[in-house]
Amino acid sequence: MAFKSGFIAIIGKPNVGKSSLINAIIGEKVCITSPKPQTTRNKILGIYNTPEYQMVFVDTPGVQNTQSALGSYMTKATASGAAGADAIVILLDATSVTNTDYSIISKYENSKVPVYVVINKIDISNYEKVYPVLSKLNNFTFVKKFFTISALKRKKLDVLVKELSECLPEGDPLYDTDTYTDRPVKFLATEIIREKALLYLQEEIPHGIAIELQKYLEGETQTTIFADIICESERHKQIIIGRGGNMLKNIGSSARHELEKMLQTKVTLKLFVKVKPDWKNSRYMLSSLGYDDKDL
Ligand SMILES: Nc1nc2c(ncn2[C@@H]2O[C@H](COP(=O)(O)OP(=O)(O)OP(=O)(O)O)[C@@H](O)[C@H]2O)c(=O)[nH]1
Ligand SMILES: [Mg+2]
Repeated sequence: MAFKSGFIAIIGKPNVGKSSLINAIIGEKVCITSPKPQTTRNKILGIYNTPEYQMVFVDTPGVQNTQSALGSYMTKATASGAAGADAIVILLDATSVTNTDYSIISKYENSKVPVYVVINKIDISNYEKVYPVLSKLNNFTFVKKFFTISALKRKKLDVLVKELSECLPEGDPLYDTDTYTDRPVKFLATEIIREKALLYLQEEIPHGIAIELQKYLEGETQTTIFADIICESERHKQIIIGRGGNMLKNIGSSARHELEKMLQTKVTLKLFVKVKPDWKNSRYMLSSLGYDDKDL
């Protein structure tokens, strides 16, 4: 049989588990995840390689309405992620299906490629709760199939992947078959730092930060990383540093542990906090932080 390859876009509200699903299928941490909405900011590819096909998942920022340049960048990244895909997966959270989900699904009514609706987090829901949702979803007759899964517990992922593999066209691999993402390791490093910051910080602060790599020195057994945590105000800076530097220490040490696992070297990580009040509205800043120029 001929080799197949193609793109599958994963779309949905913030926090439904899009990035978790991609990581679960690939078995590597391609995309950072967190309990806070709007974790993913970029279109990121997760590459699933098998002897028969290469399935390239496009992780996208959660569909949302925001005003800043960063917000509109995220919206464009989602739209361009869906364009050109060979199948669209719209992911829902079984515990909170709302009208926003239905309106996202409606947008794909005229899609030229198959559209699937996948209900995630079934591990913390139950059939009684999901049943009314399924009966409402039946009205969307253009949806090719519905699935219920748990990304976290890796439940029923194989049936979903099998169905998606049938959407792939024949063709050579699109990316190296020994890689699992299109992103360089330096990008993954800044994302891991951001994930840990998201984990520890509360309220509005997580949405106002970005990580800027200053120095990245690779050695055989040791990697040295200097990075800035950029935030929007002095008040945020104080919170990120924390009493006696505690918050920054926690973020740094949990990021360092994970970086050591990923890089398989010892890691020295030095984090600095910088205030740049309007970074989210500055195209120059967004571009220098590594947000794709194509979507800016
Ligand atoms: N119980 C349960 N939790 C899940 C499941 N899948 C994801 N989660 C959790 O849901 C939260 C959000 O997951 P993400 O993968 O970051 O969600 P996302 O859709 O990528 O979010 P954005 O990037 O913000 O749009 C995390 O805390 C995950 O651990 C699941 O199957 N079951
Ligand atoms: Mg995400």
